[in-house]
Amino acid sequence: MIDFYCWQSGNNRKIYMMLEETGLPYREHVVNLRKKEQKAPAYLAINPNGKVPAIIDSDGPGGKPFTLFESGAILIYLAEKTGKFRPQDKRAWFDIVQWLMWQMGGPGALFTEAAFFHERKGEPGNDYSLDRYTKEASRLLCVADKRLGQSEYIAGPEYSIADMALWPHCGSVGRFGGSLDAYPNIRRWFKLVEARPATTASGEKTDAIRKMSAAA
Ligand SMILES: N[C@@H](CCC(=O)N[C@@H](CS)C(=O)NCC(=O)O)C(=O)O
Repeated sequence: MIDFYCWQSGNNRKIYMMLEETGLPYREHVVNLRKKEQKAPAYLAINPNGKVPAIIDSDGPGGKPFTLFESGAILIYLAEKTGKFRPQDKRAWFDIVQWLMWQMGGPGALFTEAAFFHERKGEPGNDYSLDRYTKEASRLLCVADKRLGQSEYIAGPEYSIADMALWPHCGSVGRFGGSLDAYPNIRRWFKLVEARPATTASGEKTDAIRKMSAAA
């Protein structure tokens, strides 16, 4: 059983996508970010970085419980555990790892910063950072669009954990005032991933958390 410490955001959606794709049994534990539950000592014992997602696999390596945080690490772990989305060919695997790392250090981190400064548009001292992060976000979208013009999926011909990592962030470019209008290859790929049943199921999960947290 995978205990999944989760919230409604993109970094958590990636894990939902992988859990739904693999069919692994999992149990959700919503960590309410609005109530700062991610900073509670009990949760910091699971993720010392005080963020979601995190997992505890009751049947980890050696048959013992295993705790893991950072969405990219969790995706790699679940691929290793199940053998799904984990090609044995080293070139294919490291193409995936490479694009996953690009996503984690690029769109995964910087789109959030761009959104942060976009929300503070007009505030004194904000312009430099807003310009810097918006330009970098656009540059990253250009990289993804070029790649997806040459390749069916972001890391190669097959759907992979790198796509799962990237997809939620491409769906939230509006948060920093961006749009996918100028990126036809991302739009093609976005629809392809969106059509997967596991993507739909993962959206239902994050929507349920959204509704629950809005009602609380
Ligand atoms: N690099 C981390 C980022 C995780 C992250 O930023 N999580 C956000 C939600 S998407 C969070 O927990 N924010 C709460 C906070 O920063 O206090 C990962 O990919 O797992």
